Amino acid sequence: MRVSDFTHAVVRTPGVSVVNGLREDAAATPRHGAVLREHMAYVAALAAAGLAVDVLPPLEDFPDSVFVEDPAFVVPEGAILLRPGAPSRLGEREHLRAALAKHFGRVLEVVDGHADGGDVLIAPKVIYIGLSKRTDLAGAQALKAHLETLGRAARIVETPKGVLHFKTACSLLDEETVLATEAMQGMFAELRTLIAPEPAAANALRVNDTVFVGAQYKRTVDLLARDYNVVALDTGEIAKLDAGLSCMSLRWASR
Ligand code: CIR
Repeated sequence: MRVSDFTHAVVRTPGVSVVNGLREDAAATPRHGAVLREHMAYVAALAAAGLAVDVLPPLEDFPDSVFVEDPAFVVPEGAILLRPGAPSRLGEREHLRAALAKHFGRVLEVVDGHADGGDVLIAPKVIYIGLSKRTDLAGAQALKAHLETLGRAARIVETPKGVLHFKTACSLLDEETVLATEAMQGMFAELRTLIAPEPAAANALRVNDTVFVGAQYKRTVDLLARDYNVVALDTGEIAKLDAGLSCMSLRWASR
């Protein structure tokens, strides 16, 4: 099985409160209707790629809860509830517990430090955990220990300065290739690194035989379309919330 072979996903519909989501540029205010449209197209693309998608209801008390990738992490062997590094997001994981318990016999929990799923990249030989403003050493070590319990090797690395999450700057394209920003050069010893012509396009998402790419990143779409079956999805609105394509789902292959 390839790392990006998936049968299931969990997503959460954005609430009206998504307009109050965390972001670096306070002036970039997203519109609820536009985020909702991007989200609906994304869910449709996951379904078209062959996944069964559980759509969870909005959580108005958690403006960033549409980004379900951050409060939990999943591999076929089990699910792990994380401890997001942003105080406003810490409570999101409790709202994923039941949805994950439905699918996973094992739901572990990080209880020390902080770790965001956006800082975790699954590669064929090892799972990378990037230290960032959201993921500290205690959280990364706790997550690494849980992954080892599940039989997975993990490596703690540094996220380049100035990016929110490790995966803001990279994504796995296939078993040998990672799409990444210049700053990530040399990070992945076992993989070929393809530099994204537009750095913000590095958060692409491989799902089965398809690669989702932000539609506004035309040069990256064209480059990847030479070798991959690319689906270009609008991410202009969620980009205002410093988010990309991986952030809006948890994905796994059922065993
Ligand atoms: C946040 O700052 O937490 C959200 N506005 C964006 C989260 C993006 N998630 C991700 O990169 N995995």
